[in-house]
Amino acid sequence: MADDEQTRRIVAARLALRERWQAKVKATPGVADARPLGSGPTNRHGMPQVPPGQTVTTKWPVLDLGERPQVSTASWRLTVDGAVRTSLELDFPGLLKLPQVQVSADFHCVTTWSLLDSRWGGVSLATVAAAAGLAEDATHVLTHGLDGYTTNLSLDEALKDDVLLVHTWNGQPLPYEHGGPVRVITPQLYAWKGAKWIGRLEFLTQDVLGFWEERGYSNTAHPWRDDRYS
Ligand SMILES: Nc1nc2c(c(=O)[nH]1)N[C@H]1C(S)=C(S)[C@@H](COP(=O)(O)O)O[C@H]1N2
Ligand SMILES: [Mo]
Repeated sequence: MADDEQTRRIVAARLALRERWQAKVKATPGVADARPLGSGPTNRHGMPQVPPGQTVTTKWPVLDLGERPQVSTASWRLTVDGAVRTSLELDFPGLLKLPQVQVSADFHCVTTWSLLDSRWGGVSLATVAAAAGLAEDATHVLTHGLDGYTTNLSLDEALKDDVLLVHTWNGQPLPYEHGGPVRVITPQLYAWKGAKWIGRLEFLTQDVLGFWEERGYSNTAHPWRDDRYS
């Protein structure tokens, strides 16, 4: 992955977007100011509007590196390993046996679109982490998509209630182009922090940057702080 022509073009376009954003921040220093998070409900923070620089979309765009692994519910496996007490391999029926949760949340892509009010169904990442048992010195998790994509999370973020392994979107099976059968969502962070086609949760005792984080995207990725790039 990341060395074929299509992926190279996608990465170049996304890095060009970063350069334009940085030029804009330089020209208008106010845009770079950290903003208070607000105090409303999780995710929307009680504010009707989207985070700074975001525009509402009604059609859910598809964004990835151009390589879309076709994974069926029958073939899907999740490996949970690294800084855990017991490494696990979970199949789709196994995922459905864990406690199921529903989260209503918005989805903010760093390329400036926001999809509001999705109803996500799945299992809390924290539930899966608890099933494996985290090592005492675990601090981060690197999540791996089956397309080779990676993104990293601190455990503070990864273990939040609304960080899910999602298999259902608005009552329907998660479409494969959006990472089905199972992806991660991180409603309080930009959407790149949620790996589509999740195949591995690698718990870590130190931070390791993921695909976009290595390429200059913010390691913290808070939409309400306009925290896009590092
Ligand atoms: N496996 C994988 N997950 C990924 C990506 C990817 O390229 N591969 N792209 C990320 C980015 S940048 C975004 S904005 C969201 C887009 O999800 P969507 O295609 O369902 O809108 O997925 C994220 N997760
Ligand atoms: Mo994105």
